Amino acid sequence: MKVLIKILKILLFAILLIYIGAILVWNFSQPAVKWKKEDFKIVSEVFPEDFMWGTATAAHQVEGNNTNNNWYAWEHSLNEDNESTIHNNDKSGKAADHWNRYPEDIQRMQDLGMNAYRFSIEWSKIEPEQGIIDRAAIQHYHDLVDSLNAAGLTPMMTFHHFTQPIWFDDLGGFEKEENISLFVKFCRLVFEEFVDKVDYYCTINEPNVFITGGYVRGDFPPGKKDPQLAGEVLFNLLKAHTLVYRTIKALPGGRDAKVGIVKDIFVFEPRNRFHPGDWLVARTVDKAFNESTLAFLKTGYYNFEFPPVSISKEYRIGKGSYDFAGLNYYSHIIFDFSFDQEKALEPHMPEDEIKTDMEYTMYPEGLYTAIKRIASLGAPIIITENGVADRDDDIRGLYIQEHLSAVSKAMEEGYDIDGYFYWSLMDNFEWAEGYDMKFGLYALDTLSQERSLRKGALTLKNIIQGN
Ligand code: GCO
Repeated sequence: MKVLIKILKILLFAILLIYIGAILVWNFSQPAVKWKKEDFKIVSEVFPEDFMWGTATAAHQVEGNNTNNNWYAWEHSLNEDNESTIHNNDKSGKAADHWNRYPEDIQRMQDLGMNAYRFSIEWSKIEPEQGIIDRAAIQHYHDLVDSLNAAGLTPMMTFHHFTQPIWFDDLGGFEKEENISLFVKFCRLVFEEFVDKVDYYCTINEPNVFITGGYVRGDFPPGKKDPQLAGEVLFNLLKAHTLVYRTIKALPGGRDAKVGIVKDIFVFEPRNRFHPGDWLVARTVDKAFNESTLAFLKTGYYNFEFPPVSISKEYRIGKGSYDFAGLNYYSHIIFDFSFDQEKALEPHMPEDEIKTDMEYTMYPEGLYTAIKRIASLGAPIIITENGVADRDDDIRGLYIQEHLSAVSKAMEEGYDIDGYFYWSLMDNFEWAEGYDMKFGLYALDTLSQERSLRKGALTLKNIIQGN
């Protein structure tokens, strides 16, 4: 009996030591970052004269009449409960009619004092059928780019922002490795068209959001819940990115072009910093959705661990396949342990933080953390998206002010940041959330297509003018 008690004591002691050790290591490696009011300040001198100030949009969310891509098909399909896949049964439809109204929208960017614009081109419009190129669609983007250049706005072009042609999906999309070359071919064609007038190219927007929506949560097309496939598609997207990068670099003009990928970083945190279970969930999600991509770009090795899924691959030329690191930042996500996986993955919103209209709070400190993290890629950083859904426009100004404070602080400390793109110029089709989420500096009336400047936008305008 005595021996048993002794063993039990030793065992308990060992568990206690392991617990304390793990909690210490975790807390040190990812400390809680919380700033006081007075920490939020913008030092305007840190922003160089050629700093890019802009807004970001994506073709399907603003152009209108995209009737030939995976999202159009998705918007017009029903889920297993026979309901629309999109909030309020919204359809992208005419969106912000940016396809026709881009000249006046460029004027708006100028009114706000901007000097850059990030947009995406719609593959399904340029190549409506496999191998058939629509010259008129290419001409449209020439007109857009020419107008931007004439207005003194640096164009930044994204090749893939969630949408792809229906014919590409019919072939299996990025689920099939052999389809990657079709995307590379398209990007090559576009690059050769625009090499003389566009310097900045984003290959793929948020590959992690694409797989989370499409293959984990199932609220983006193709609406699957298959983590194994998610990990495989993510690898194919990273491989596609790599090949686009390497192809462009080998083309005339390619060496001077700036080509990068856009990585979203949500900061994943435990609800209770002394709860090993909460840490486990936060770290598991972080490994699968942040670290897998960042490590691939740094090393060419791919590890996707999302228990029970475990995928390891290598594609060595992925290492260093970028001239800049595009960073999209919105917030942090807090996890609470549960044995039920779906429950464990539900995000929590800290009570003491300001709520946005999305399922997350306002957490500007996280932008600073995300910048530090993506800086490990060793390339100049461009904040390719940052913005807030704020229907009542009562926190937009503060959001911009505080997030730019985080950028300013990072730059003061020497982080190399070349630009900041607010998401978004005007309200637009927010994917599964439809038109309910209002991210715009301009409010959009989808019926009249009227745009009206929101008060919160003036904060950004003033900051830009201050520089
Ligand atoms: C994304 C996309 C954008 C979104 C924006 C707001 O992050 O999903 O890049 O298309 O509209 O992030 O949620």
